[in-house]
Amino acid sequence: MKIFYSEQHRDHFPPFEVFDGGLRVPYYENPDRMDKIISALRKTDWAEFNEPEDFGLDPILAVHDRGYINFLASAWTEWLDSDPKVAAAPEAHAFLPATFALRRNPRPPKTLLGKGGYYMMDLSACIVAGTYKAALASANCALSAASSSFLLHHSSFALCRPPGHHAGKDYAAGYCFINNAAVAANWLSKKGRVAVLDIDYHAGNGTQDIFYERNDVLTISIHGDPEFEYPHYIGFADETGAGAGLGFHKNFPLPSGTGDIPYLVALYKSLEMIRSFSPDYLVLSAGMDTFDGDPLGTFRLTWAVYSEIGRQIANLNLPTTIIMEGGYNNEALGENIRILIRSFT
Ligand code: SP5
Ligand code: ZN
Repeated sequence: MKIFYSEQHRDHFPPFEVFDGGLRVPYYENPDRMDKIISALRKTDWAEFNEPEDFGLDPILAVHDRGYINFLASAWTEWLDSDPKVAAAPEAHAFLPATFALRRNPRPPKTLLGKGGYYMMDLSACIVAGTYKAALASANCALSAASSSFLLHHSSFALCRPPGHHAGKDYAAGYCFINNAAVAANWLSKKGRVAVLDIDYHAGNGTQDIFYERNDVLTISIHGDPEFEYPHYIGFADETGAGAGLGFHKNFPLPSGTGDIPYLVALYKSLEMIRSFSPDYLVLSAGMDTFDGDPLGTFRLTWAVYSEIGRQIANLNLPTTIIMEGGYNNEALGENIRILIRSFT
């Protein structure tokens, strides 16, 4: 199986994020995650690592707002220039705003902090010197995997870091800056019908937002109920699309403590919807934070169930572009991914 990976992600490693209560904690979405996955995949006889191709900005701007991408490109240098304390010890800093736009009366902000609060949704999407380049390389991994699925009619794996499914058209959120799965799905939608299945523990709010009014891309997310879980404001069962897209989005919000069996029930319902949509391509947002023991999740999925999840999705028999999203139990992450994706080889 072709796996697309770039070393560029290492330069995106913020020194902290901010949790609920204002607690500064080490950045959970760290480079070690990739190392764990790579070492698990290197032990197989089917993983074939490739550098991504550069697709340029066009396929990214087909999904994201230009003002937002410009903000990502310049935020760090503007932050560096704004404060001598940052310039004196850049490695100890990250750009984050402390005021957020409610967007009741949006007007394009001009200052860096204004733009930060407008284009960022939370305190986990920290921007450092390497963030923009890493996000571009991550999107290029997704596009290279999509292109490979298209050309070879086979499944492929984009080892994306930073992840993408929380990023909307014009906002960063939850470790995500460019929505890799949405960029790949939109690119594939020019070639055929596309379904996106999001199995990260958190609701795929960015992907939901981006395709909400479209009927040519079916989007489905299975996740912790936003009634109690991040991202709190989106991912509810009654959100099913709008306009032409009505009926082309589906959320499966599940309770805290969800185990293998109820999870598989939601998965089977998702797969039925995908079958009746009859797509040509599948994009799988693969987050492993559903694992029992993930520090950011509450589900109780076992190691063995990832094999069944992978087998069931692979049974759709579609060229599947698998996109890495979350998963923060680093010790288990590599094996869990290997177990999930081996059915697609
Ligand atoms: C891609 C992805 O999985 N992003 C997840 C972002 C989640 N951010 C959550 C921030 C709130 C942290 N609450 C921590 C509770 C720990 N028990
Ligand atoms: Zn997640």
